Amino acid sequence: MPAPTPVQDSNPVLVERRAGYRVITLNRPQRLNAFTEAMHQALKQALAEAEDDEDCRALLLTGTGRGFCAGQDLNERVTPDGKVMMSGNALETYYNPLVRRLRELPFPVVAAVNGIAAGAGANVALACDIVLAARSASFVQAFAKIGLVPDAGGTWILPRLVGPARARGLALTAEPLPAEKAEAWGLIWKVLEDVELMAEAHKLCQHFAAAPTVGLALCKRLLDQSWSNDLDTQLDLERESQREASLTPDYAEGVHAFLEKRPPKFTGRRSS
Ligand code: T3D
Repeated sequence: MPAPTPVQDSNPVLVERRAGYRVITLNRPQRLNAFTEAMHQALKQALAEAEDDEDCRALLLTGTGRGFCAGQDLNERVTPDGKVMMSGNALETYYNPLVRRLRELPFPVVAAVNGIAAGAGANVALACDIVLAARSASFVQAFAKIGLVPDAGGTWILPRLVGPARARGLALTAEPLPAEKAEAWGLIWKVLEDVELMAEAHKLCQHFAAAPTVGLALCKRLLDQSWSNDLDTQLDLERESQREASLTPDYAEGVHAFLEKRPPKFTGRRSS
């Protein structure tokens, strides 16, 4: 097998700062935004910077060109003499921390799936809090086509979102799931016309940028914790989180605004 042709990437990830939120765009359109090590490193840094920014209250993740992300760039798995390498520590070093970080970011993460999302690219999208997809997009658990197992949290999230029968079908056949069916199956939040996707995704982030951020972060955590808890444990966690949420200035503002019949002005801060 010949060695792959390298693709030069100057900016594998683009970051845009908007009022109250950031946009992170995977930017290797010539390879459908497949992950390279350089892209992982740039993404890791972009996420860390967003997390450290007090004024960042939502994140929009999308891709350039006709794809969202085609998973691991398989060219990186072939040595110059044409041998296919084992994945090494890619999951431990990059994919697993990425999925954990997306789940744990203290504000909502919106994926705008602009085109095909394959392999780890599909599962990274599904790790986001709200998944919007263009009508022309599709989701492919491509792993079975190359002898791998679903990763980046796929085996955890798929059965939870679509149930065991559909999760098995998707993972074992690697059949593409069109966006419309993904919405009907409950895999994603909403399908939008291609031309409307980005405007709607920005609108949603603008909404989150003015929302009670601490409460939303606690809500994200509670929903994730619920998968492994019984009702009693979850009721206790809700009590603790509600206590925490009720101490934020946004709770006081929400109540005052309601009683005064005016729109609330949330700051997203823990204290005033
Ligand atoms: O080792 C580890 O790190 C373990 C972790 C693994 C995580 C994973 O994600 S494994 C799964 C890797 N991804 C895939 O197996 C998907 C491979 N791609 C495809 O099956 C197809 O490209 C798609 C179904 C996604 C889209 O098909 P189509 O016909 O719309 O586009 P295309 O023509 O196949 O792709 C366009 C270009 O992107 C093409 O390059 P070319 O021929 O124009 O120079 C294609 O080779 C390139 N491309 C697409 N996906 C990848 C890729 N190049 C490298 N790696 C890819 N994953």
